[in-house]
Amino acid sequence: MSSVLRIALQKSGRLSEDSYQLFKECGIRFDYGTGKLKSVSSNFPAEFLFLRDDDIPGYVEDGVADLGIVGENVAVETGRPVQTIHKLGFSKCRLSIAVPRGTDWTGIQSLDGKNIATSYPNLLGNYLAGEGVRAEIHEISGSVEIAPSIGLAEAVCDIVSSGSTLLSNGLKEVETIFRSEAILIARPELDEDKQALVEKLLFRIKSVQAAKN
Ligand code: PRT
Ligand code: ZN
Repeated sequence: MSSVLRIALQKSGRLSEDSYQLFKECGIRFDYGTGKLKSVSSNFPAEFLFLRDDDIPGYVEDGVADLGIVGENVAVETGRPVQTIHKLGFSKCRLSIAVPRGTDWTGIQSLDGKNIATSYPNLLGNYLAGEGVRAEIHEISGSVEIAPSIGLAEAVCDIVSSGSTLLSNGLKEVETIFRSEAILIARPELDEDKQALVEKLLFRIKSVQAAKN
C-alpha cells in the first residue's frame, strides 16, 4: 500500500486561510471550507484533517496526523514532543505582558506578588521563573484582556498583533515574552516513505517561499 501523509490544519481561525493558500501555491489541491473534517488531495498523496489548533500538537504526537500547522505559541505551550520542521512566515504575533495604562512600570519585577491572567500559563510561568519573579498566574481560556477591568488580575499576558485590542481595553504592552509565527510540525518517527513525501512537500514550500522573497 502506498503512503499517504495526514496533515492537520486549523479548521477555522487565523491560521486556516494562509495554511490552505500555502498548499494551493504548492500545487496541492483539496476541498477546503466545505464543513467536512477530512479531505483527500486529488493530486498529492495527502489527506487533510481540520481541527482546533490546540489539539493539533497532541494529534501529531499520537500519530493521528503526521504533520500539522500551528502557531509556535501553541506548540511550545502544549509542550508536546513534536519536531518543528519549518517556519512558515505567516500568522506572526507576540505574547506580551500588559498592564492598565495608568500603572507605574519599572520593569518585570513590578509583577512581584501580582495576579496575572493568561491562556499561556506554561510560557508565562517559565518566563517569570527565569526572571526570578513570583506572581500568581490565573489561567483563563478567553477574553483575557478584560481581566484587569473586572478586578480578576492586575496584569495580563496575551497574544498581540496590531495592539488595538490592548488599547481598546485600556492596557499598555510592557514586555514581550515570546515571538511566534505559523510552523510546520511533524511526528518524530516517520517511516521512510512518509519521510520522502515530507521532503517533497518541503521542497515545494521552500520554492514558494523563495519566489516571494
Ligand atoms: O478555534 P481554535 O481553537 O482553532 O482557534 P483559536 O481561537 O484558539 O485561535 P486563533 O484562530 O485566534 O489563532 C490561531 C493562531 O494565530 C494563534 O495561536 C497565534 O499563533 C496566531 N495569531 C496571530 C493570533 C493573533 N495573531 C491574534 N491577534 N492569535 C490570536 N490573536 C488575538 C489575541 O488573542 C487577542 O485577543 O487577537 C487579539 C489581539 O489582536 P490585536 O491585533 O488587537 O493586537
Ligand atoms: Zn485554539
